[in-house]
Amino acid sequence: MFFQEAVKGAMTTFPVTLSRFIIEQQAVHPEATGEFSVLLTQIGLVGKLIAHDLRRAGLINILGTTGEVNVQGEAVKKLDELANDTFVRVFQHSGLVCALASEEMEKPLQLPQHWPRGKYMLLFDPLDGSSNTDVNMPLGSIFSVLRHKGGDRAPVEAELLRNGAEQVAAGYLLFGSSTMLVFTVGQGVHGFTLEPAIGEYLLSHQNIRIPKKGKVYAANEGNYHRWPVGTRRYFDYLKEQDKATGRPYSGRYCGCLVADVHRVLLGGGIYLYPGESDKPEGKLRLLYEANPLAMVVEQAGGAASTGSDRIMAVQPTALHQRIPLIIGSADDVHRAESYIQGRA
Ligand code: FDP
Repeated sequence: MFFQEAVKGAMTTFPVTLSRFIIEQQAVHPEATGEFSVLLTQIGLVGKLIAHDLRRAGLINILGTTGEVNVQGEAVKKLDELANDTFVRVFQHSGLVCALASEEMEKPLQLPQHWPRGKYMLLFDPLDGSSNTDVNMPLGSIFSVLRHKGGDRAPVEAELLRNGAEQVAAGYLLFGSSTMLVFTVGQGVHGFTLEPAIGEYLLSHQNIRIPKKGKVYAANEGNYHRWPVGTRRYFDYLKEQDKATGRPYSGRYCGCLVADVHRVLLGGGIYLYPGESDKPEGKLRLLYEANPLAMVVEQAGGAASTGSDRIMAVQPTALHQRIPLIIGSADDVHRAESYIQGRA
C-alpha cells in the first residue's frame, strides 16, 4: 500500500515503512512513551537477523539438530537455538522488557538486577515449523506482548500466565518466499514485507480482513484416527461433495503453523490442530502460539477456539501449556465447534 504524497507539486507514491507506520500510530496516542514502538521495530530487526541466517541455511553448518532435547521433549534444531538466541540478544539489553519466555527455555529468562528493564513481557516461539528447517520450506516466529503490572520489579513466572485477551500486541514473522511481519496492537491487522534491496519493511497488506468463510482446510490428517469422533465427522463433512456450501474443501498443510494460518488469514478457511485420544490437550502451546495467532485472527474478523471455548478466554495454568487450536474464518470455526461439541 502506498500513500499518495505531494512532492514539489507532483503526486508521487512513497512506500509506508514500518518505522513510519509505527510513528504515525504512536502519534494518535499522546500518552505513549515510545517504548512500545521501539519494541515493534526490534521485532522487525529480529526478523531481519533470522531471515539472514535462513537464507544461507544450506550453505553454512546450521542445519540438523544440536543433540539436545527441549522442555517439550523435542529434539532441538540448531536453527531453533539460533533463532532463540537472536530474540534474546536483541531484547535482553534493550530496556524494553522485564521478562522473556520462549518455547526453547524451560523458565523465563531472568534479566540481571542491574540491567535496564521495561514494562513489557515478551513471549515467543522463536522458530515455528522446525521440521521444515532442513527442507527449505516456510518457517515462522510468533510473539505475544503483555504489560507487566508490577512496575520495574522482575515478574515471577506466575505473572506471565495471563489470558490472551490481555495481550497488548501479537503477531508473527513469516519466512517464506519473502519475509513478512504481520501484527496487531488491537486496532486491526497489518502486514509488512521486507524489501531486501533497502532492508526495510514496507506496508504491503493494510487492514487485513479474513473472509467469513473459506474453501481450504489445514490439518495433519495423518492423525485422523486419533481424533475424537466429532472432529472426524467434521473432516468427513469438509470432504463431502456439495456445491451449495462450497465442498469439498481443498486440503493445504505445510507443517508450519505460521504459514498455514497466514494462508487462511489472507484467503479464508480453517486450520486445526485438535486434541487426540491419548493427547487431549493437542500439540500447540497456548501462550506463545495459540494466543498471539488468535489475537491476530480475531482482529482480522475471524475466530479461534479450543473446540469448546474461545482461545483468548482460557486462563493459563503453566508456561508451556498445550491447547487444541481451531482457527480461521468465523463461519468455518463455528461449524467445526458444532461438530466437536456434538451439536451437528
Ligand atoms: P514444529 O513442531 O515442526 O515446530 O509449533 C509446532 C508445529 O511445528 C507447528 O508449526 C506445525 O503446524 C505443527 O507443529 C506440525 O506438527 P505435525 O508434525 O504433527 O503436523
